[in-house]
Amino acid sequence: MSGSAKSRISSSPESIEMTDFLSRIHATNDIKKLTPEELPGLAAEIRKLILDVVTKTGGHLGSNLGVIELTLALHYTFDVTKDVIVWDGSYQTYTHKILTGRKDKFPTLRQFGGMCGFGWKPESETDPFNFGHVGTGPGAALGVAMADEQLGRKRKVVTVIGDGSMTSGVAFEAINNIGTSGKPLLMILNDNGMSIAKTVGSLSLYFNELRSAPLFQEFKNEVHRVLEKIPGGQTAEHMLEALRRGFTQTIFPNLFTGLGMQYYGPIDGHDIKGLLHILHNVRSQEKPVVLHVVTQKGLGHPDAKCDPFAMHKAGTAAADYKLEPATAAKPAAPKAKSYTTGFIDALSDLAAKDKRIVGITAAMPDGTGLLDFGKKFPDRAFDVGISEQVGVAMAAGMAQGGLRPVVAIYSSFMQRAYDIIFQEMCLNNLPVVLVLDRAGIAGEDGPTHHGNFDIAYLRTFPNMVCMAPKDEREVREMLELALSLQQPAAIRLPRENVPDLSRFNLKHNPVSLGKGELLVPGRHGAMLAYGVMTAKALAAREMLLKEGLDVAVANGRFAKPVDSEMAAFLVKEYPWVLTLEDHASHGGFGSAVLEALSLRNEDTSRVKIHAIPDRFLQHADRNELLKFLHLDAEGIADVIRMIAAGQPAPALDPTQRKHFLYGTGEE
Ligand SMILES: Cc1ncc(C[n+]2csc(CCOP(=O)(O)OP(=O)(O)O)c2C)c(N)n1
Repeated sequence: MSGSAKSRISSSPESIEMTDFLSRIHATNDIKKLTPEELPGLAAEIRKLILDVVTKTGGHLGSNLGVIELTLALHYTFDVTKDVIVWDGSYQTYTHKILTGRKDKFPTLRQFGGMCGFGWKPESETDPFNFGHVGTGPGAALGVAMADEQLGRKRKVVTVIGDGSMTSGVAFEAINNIGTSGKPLLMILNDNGMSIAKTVGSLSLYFNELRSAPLFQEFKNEVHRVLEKIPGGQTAEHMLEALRRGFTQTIFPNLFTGLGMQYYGPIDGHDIKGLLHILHNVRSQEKPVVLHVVTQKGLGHPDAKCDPFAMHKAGTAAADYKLEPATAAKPAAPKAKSYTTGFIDALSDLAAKDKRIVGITAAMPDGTGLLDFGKKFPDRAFDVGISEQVGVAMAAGMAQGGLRPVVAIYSSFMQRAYDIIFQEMCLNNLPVVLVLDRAGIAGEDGPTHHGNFDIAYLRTFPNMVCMAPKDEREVREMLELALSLQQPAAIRLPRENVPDLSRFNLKHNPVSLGKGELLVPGRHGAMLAYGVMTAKALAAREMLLKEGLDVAVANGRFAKPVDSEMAAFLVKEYPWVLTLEDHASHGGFGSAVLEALSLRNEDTSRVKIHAIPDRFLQHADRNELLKFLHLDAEGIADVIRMIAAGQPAPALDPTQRKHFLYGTGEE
């Protein structure tokens, strides 16, 4: 768009007249060079930019379209080079990124070496945290405010949290502390009535009530009415008092005031003028304040309208209520089926035969497949909201009560429930089945979402069974096994399609607790693969065979109890054994093999662990990351060539290293 050209875009909320405001935004605080009247135009241009880019790159589209006006008002009111804005989960920070010197990089969102889809400290000092899991924003913001007080620093701390994220326990724990702390923290409740799916539970009903007509409808105009009545030069206190008086009758006391916070709202989160006035006035409050802002998720998206989840269901978007890159929408191969779908098909078949089987998820009904299970068994599928802990605790209670609960949660989000897994589930030896979706490299969402730690965090519990299927048949058999056990079990599923292994003519060995399988014998060495790595090991073997290297392939199946007999056989039979896993090298499957061998006094020096290095992996397409780490078939073949030649494993590409590894200073 040229500087002088004017245009209209249909995606803007009210088809706002646009001039090229965005061309005036380069660095942080450039927004302040615009007049307040120009901000709706800027919002419209940013809305178009986000739509254009995210349609190509994928990302959290709906959430970001919903907070454009709020973000502009925050940046206009505060100085983000000094003040701190803690965006809970930070997946809704695209506008913030565009306003803080990252506009030109924005088209590289979520790409290999490009901009992170979440708040990312290395990108900008205006990103205070590397966040991706929700609910922790208010607690972290309180910590920043406390540090400021201790160190005598004067600045404003603001946190923005969604209504869905307020369903997580950690957010409640934070407001319990914020209220009594008395710290001058501004918490903005961004209420759009949606999580990824509809926000669940009584809290959502409560927020419905707060924003329900006629209150909210009246309030939309109220802000301006009240503001117009206040003569120029009046103090903030006067205005706030006037606002408070306007709402006392209808909404006080409420949850927040009951917990010691000053509450304002609900106000229209797309009315920049109203937002600016209120933010200007609450910013000097010396106590904890909640500003309840009502926004529309996906505002401006032609398909989003009032039902953002429908955007997903309509097939224009994929899991997580995000648009996925156009390529991801293409069917990968004829009859390709994801591990997730394989799991839900198996669960549905087993549930049809056993009434005790129920499914639980935590705000991810679509991504985990529980949505489809719920269509078949509406009374046996439960979404607890963003409350992974409660999901597992409830499952423990259900198991105690005689049901067979299956808890489907992403591997990285399951970390939230760690203590409940330890105590309610394992210490009580309850037969709860955890299904860890997106286990291993999750892809474009990056370090907060990679599920690289679950083998390590689960296999330490004495009675836990940890397994990973190599294909769809094993998904089914492992689920069947888990549901027959009288103890806790976990199955990890990668973000991949189940492989078709028919060309390898493998013999079928039914899954049996703690037993791996030697799939193909060899002469020069052996691969001992875990779950999804088995297909890659078989493909690597094929390549190597052509070069005269005959390498055995074994499928570990269990990280706990690990098949120590098979591992012992492999180290006796072969000069070297390469363990393969899509998990951190520390504490994973390879470590389990080493421990098991050491307990048997076997020769551990022959074992080499090939896994994800002890680093945080950045975002990129899953296959790109597997390739970079030599964890795809070609990469595994490369590693084996080096081992066979008596050389160290191939180094990671130094030019790419910086894009992928974060955490220990060498990047
Ligand atoms: C602990 C955790 N569980 C699940 C998720 C996945 N997730 C990302 S955004 C989101 C919905 C958040 O809803 P809300 O707070 O209402 O914000 P909105 O997207 O509607 O703006 C969920 C469930 C997550 N990021 N962290």
